[in-house]
Amino acid sequence: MTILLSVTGFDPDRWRGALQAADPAASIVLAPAHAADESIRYAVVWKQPPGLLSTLPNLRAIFSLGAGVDHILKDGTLPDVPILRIVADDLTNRMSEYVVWRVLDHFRKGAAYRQAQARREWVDWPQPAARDVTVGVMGLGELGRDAARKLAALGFAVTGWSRSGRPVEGLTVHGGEAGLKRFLAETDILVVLLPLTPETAGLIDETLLSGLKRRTPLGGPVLINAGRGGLQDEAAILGALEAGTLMEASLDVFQREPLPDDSPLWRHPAVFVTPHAAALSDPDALAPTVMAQIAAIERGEMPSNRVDRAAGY
Ligand code: NDP
Ligand code: OXD
Repeated sequence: MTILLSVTGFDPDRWRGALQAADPAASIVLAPAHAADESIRYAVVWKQPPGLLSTLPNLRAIFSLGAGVDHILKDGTLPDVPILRIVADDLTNRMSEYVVWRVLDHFRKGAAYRQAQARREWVDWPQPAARDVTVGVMGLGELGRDAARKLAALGFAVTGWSRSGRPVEGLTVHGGEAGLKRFLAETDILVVLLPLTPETAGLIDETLLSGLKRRTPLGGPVLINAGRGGLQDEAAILGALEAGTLMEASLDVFQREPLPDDSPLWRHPAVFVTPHAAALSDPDALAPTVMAQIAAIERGEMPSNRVDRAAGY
């Protein structure tokens, strides 16, 4: 049994080494040299070339090396086999660190204090209590739920929004289109941890941003997007910052990545840019999970983190 590894933007040798260390007996080969090989039963991928997976006649399952699977599903020629994604404490903790970092920085006026320091200016700003600030988390999956829990532990008022509106202990949850307006109207800091699907593409647009709470304890609403760039209309974000509908933003993901040199987001004083690095997939931490799941499928079991292809996540 052979495992095909196909990664773009990740270091293939590092991943092969980590997968091999997790199961020294496994046969792991690198695409594209080994495409169309009849012995390949599993494909472990990050942004595989379109068409590659349909050349594997005996493929049993596809593994994403991240939590998101939009990079796999955009290949229109995918074979009809289960797709599995990463659900792991290591990745979840990294994302929650990013979310807590960005929420606290906006909440405690990080940008204003950095600018004041550059001017050597001794000045302070009003300091609202966390309990008076509502953080609205869009997407209450593995990542959104953990971030929400950690923000609540810091004392913020936290609410959430998901497709189903499924209850989450300790959280006010709004569901679907019907719950969106109310969710936004209550939100001071919007954290986006949604997957990119046909339903969520372009969701963060002018209408959505103008639905956020206007009179907030921070002086204006804040957007933090670590989901996917395809969720956001960047022109609308810039327009909202200009119009004052939005006060500040932290963006980790972009419509085009790497973010083009000439994007005004790079230089905007109210925008904090990170290069899709909110939660990096660490080979040493995640390879054992992938290999354990392959072993489970070989035993005839199906791991729980299977993607619903129709829903797109
Ligand atoms: P999950 O699949 O566990 O959760 C997805 C959540 O989004 C669920 O709560 C789901 O609702 C909700 N959702 C999906 N579609 C809609 C919709 N149309 N309307 C409202 N809610 C919707 O995903 P994870 O939490 O594991 O990951 C979320 C995303 O984070 C990934 O898909 C990826 O894009 C991104 N990510 C980014 C990283 C980075 O470094 N920037 C790193 C890792 C992930 P319901 O509960 O009803 O199913
Ligand atoms: C992921 C990512 O989906 O890193 O895990 O974006």
